[in-house]
Amino acid sequence: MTAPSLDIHITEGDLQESLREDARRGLTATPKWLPPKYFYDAVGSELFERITELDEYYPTRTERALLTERAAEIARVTGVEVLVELGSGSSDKTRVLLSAGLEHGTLRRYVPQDVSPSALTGAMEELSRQYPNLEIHGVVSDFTSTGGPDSGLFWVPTGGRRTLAFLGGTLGNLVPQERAEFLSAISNTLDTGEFLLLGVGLVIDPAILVPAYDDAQGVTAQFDLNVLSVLNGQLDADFDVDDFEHVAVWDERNEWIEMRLRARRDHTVRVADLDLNVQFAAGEEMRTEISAKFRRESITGELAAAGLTVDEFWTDPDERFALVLARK
Ligand code: AVJ
Repeated sequence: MTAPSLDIHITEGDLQESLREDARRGLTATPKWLPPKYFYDAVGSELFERITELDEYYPTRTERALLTERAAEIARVTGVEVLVELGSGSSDKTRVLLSAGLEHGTLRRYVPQDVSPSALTGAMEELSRQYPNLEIHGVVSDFTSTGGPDSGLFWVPTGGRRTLAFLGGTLGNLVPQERAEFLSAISNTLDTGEFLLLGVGLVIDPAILVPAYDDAQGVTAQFDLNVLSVLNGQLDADFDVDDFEHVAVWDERNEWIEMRLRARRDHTVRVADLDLNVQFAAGEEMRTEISAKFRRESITGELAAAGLTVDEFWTDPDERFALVLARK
């Protein structure tokens, strides 16, 4: 057994620097916004894990069922030797793929990547125990960054027959322009005959969709509000989480869920590290996340535009979520 190794391409300092830039841009914009990647500090990553267990939050369990159903087929079709996973988080659902790849006899290496070192190191420790014969190489990086040598994917290792997994519907957190660039970067990273395994949420009845992002227990609200605590800690801001409430709206035109934080009263927040005072009007809403949902034709078209061909499109019986296997 080889000990798992970890490459750190983004340090706490880098993340803080990008947070400074993003916070300055987003908090001075009209309407205000914050990018979703800052949700995932240790507390936020824990809260996200709790979200995945909520009755209302169907994506995780639906995707897990699809993976379980299709894992052997995925291993067979892709002949995966190296599984690279973007935004791997706890790598919980991935185990199904790892087991199938090992069972199939081809898989030898797993490369999980995440922006959260705490989530990644926790996952790697468990995985190395569960899969002593699998080579595990973790990467802490920001896949949305454009600062690297070529793209946010510069760290993807070469060699071996690779399958790149991007699960959970995280693609939906990117706005269409970012999404197109990102899919192109993925396509450029893959060699002919290699695969992208993509998990995406589908457009469904808002009566089911909205509660998934606004659960009765208020876990998603805590997750949303936690980004304010991140700003307080990282940028010496004085957000009072009690001055905001969590809102989830279905944007029908864009076909995405928007999470927002709505100010409960007129007030000013001081962001000391940016030497910035930010005024909030009562009722004002700040966007903290978009989570786009897709249709079969729309995602197939976006993948085609990036140079990727859809081989398989698997959905659950209620057609809430899709697992897409696309080939370069
Ligand atoms: C893990 C980013 C895909 O958009 O559904 C869950 C994050 N936000 N509840 C999603 C999330 C609110 C999740 N992703």
